[in-house]
Amino acid sequence: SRIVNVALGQLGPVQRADSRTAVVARLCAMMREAHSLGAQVIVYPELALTTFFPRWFIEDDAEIDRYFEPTMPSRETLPLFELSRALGVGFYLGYAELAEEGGRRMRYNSAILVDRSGSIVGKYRKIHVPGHFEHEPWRRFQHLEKRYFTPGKSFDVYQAFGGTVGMALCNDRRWAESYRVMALQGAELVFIGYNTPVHNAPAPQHDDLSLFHNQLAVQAGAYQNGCWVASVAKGGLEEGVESIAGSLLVAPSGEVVTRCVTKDDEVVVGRCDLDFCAVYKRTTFNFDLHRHPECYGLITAR
Ligand code: ING
Repeated sequence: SRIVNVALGQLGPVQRADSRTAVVARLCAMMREAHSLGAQVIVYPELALTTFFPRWFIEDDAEIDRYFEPTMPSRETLPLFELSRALGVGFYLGYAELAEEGGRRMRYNSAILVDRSGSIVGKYRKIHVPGHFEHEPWRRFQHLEKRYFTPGKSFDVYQAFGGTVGMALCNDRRWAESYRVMALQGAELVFIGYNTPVHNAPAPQHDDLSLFHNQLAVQAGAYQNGCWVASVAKGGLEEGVESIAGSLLVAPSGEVVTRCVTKDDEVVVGRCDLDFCAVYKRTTFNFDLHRHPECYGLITAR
């Protein structure tokens, strides 16, 4: 069996004034704890290095760019890569990516996969970018991801930690297509970071179900695709906005095998036997045997 001990590296709130250096120190402390608990990889949240800035309408480009990483690693994040190499613990890290493409500055909501030698083996750019584009003053707080981030183009998988690993970000976890596209490429382990406010302005009646929906979506994705899913929050009270925590690790059976129980920095490690995926991928969710793509055309239509 191919066992990977996966650590959920849940972050409590990151405030506007918290420096990247201070956040990286928290991430390093969690990586050390994960290592002491026998983990080979730690999963950090989406946009882990800064406060969740899409809650604000920011007009000045330079101020927006202050939340982005022009390089990865950078001077501030390099210690995390060095510790990864020193301890032999890989990681998934969500961050705001500033890229140059054909002379144009592009902004993405991204995540990287780093192996146990501290090398970047993959990068994902969030596809299901939620929220809105224009300033909507009627809201208690904004959710301007559509304004600040360009969607990515593909869900890819990577050979790492002895298996096939996929990445997604936050809202992606609510969409069945995200998991399916990765599972069709053989994903056995999916890492997802998220920042999820409790209050969802367009549908406040769903606020009480935010933790239920957070768990439901990931359990469904794991079970329907025979894969392990580690879904990790940056939660708690950030700049007056409450976000859920609820980080969890779900088995291919759909069972929650371990979870964080606080809304702060918390490390919990789960034992993932990648060979456990097979009994689902070979039977109930044997895609070649049971799927009917000829009937699914509407899914790729607008
Ligand atoms: N956050 C939220 C999420 O999908 C959201 C946005 C919340 C959409 C609740 C719909 C309902 O978890 C991010 N960053 O995607």
